[in-house]
Amino acid sequence: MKRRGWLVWAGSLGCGAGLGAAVAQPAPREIELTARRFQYEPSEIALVAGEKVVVRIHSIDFVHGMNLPDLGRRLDLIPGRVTTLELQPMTPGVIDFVCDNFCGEGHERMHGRFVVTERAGAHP
Ligand SMILES: [Cu+2]
Repeated sequence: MKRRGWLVWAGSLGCGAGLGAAVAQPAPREIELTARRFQYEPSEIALVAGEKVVVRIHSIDFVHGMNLPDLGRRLDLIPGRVTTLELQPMTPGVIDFVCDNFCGEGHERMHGRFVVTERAGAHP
């Protein structure tokens, strides 16, 4: 009877096909971000602690900046180019970013943030 239970478990595992993929290093998730006067779209990006992501940033109208004071990093976002930002935040929290290249009347409003939440099952 025990053996039968084990077989059922093994069968459902086979259907999931997830074990191998979980062990292999997954490719970083790619996130598209657009900068324009005077906003980032999306302005709030949800991340999961420990997750590796590549943010692909497109500026469509101006050389905007992206300053991430919490990380001590900044980027110039040049129209016609894709600027990439690799992130792997390990702890939950908020990572703010602001435009630091003056881009006009609404420049002070141009900001966004990454919201990092705890990985599911981090605390069993
Ligand atoms: Cu600006």
